[in-house]
Amino acid sequence: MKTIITFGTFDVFHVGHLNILQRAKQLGGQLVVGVSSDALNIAKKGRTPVYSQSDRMGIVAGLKCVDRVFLEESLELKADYIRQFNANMLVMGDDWAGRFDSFSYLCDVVYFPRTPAISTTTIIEVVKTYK
Ligand code: C2G
Repeated sequence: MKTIITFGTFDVFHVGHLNILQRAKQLGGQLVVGVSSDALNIAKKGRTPVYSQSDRMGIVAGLKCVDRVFLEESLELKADYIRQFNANMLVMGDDWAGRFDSFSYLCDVVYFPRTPAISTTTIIEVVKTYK
């Protein structure tokens, strides 16, 4: 069976996250999702996620289109994760376009267009304005 792998933080889960996971699943096969750890977000992005890694993993694991989740502990381990899960295809949003082409010796690499006008950062900013 084909295995599709994707990665993300999936903090403050929104429809843009849902869309890419559903599109990835529609490629056929099982969908494996690497959810980035709290420590990885703090180290690489300088932000503690709003939702904890266990909640973010729980939300993603609860989706009908997702077959398996694991904790992504380092951005540098992508090749290892691809091998570990025997992935045939790596899917990411096109904000990452070109950034994962170096893994095309291991599997197909596909970028889907991001869902416009929604992001975790925007949601956090909007919520902050509420009194
Ligand atoms: N996404 C999307 N449309 C949006 C927002 C996000 O298609 N409006 C996609 C992103 O392109 C990504 C996935 O949803 O493929 C998860 O997004 P983030 O949670 O922002 O993940 P990110 O922090 O970019 O991933 O190894 C990658 C890391 O785990 C980081």
